[in-house]
Amino acid sequence: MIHKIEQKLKEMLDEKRYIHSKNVLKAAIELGKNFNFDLEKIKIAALLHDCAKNLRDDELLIKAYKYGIIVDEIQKIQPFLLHGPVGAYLSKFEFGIDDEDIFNAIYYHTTGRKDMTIFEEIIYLADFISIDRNFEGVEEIRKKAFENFEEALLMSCNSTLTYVINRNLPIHPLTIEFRNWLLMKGGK
Ligand code: DGI
Ligand code: FE
Ligand code: FE
Repeated sequence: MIHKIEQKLKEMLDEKRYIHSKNVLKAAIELGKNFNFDLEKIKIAALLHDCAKNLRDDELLIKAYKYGIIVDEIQKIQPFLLHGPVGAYLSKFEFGIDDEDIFNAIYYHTTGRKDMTIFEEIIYLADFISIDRNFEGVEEIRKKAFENFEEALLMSCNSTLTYVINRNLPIHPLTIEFRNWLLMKGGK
C-alpha cells in the first residue's frame, strides 16, 4: 500500500517536495507514537498531505471547481491555499483512499481549523517540524512537540501567522479560528 502510494506520488511531485513528504512521514510517525493511532493511516496522510502542491494556480482552481470546493475570497487571490483541499480530493479519487481522518488531515494541513482532531494536529505539526524546515525557532518547536504537543501547535500557528503578517499576505479565517481555539482550549 505505502509503496504503491510512494510510486505514484513520485510522479506528481518534484524531488524536493517528494523528499519533504518523506520527511513529514518520519516526523508524523514519531509524533504518532505518543498517541494510540493506526500508524498506517498516519503514514498515508503524511505522505499525501502535499500531493497537490506542484499544481499551478490555474490547475488548482480548475480542480477545486471540479470537486465542488467553494473557493473563498482569500483562496481566489492565494490559490496555493487550495493545495490542501484539492490534495484531499486527489487522495480520495486519484489514490483511492477513502478515509475521513486522512481526508480532513490533508484538507486542513495548511490553515488548521477549530475543533481539529488529534489526527489532524499530528499531520499539521509533523509538516511544521519536518527535518527540511529551517526557519527561525523551528528547533525549539521540534523539541516542544515531544514535551507539550498543544503548546507546540500554538507555537507553530503563531510562527505561521507572523510569517504571513510580515509578508502582508491575507490571513485565512480558518488560521485565525484555529489559533483562537488553541488558546481557548489551553485555558488562556
Ligand atoms: O505546503 P508546505 O510548504 O509544506 O506547508 P503548508 O501547507 O503549511 O504551507 C505553508 C505556507 O502557507 C506558508 O507560506 C504560510 C502559508 N499560510 C499558512 N496559513 C496562511 C498562509 N498564507 C496565507 N496567505 N494565509 C494563511 O492564513
Ligand atoms: Fe502543504
Ligand atoms: Fe508540507
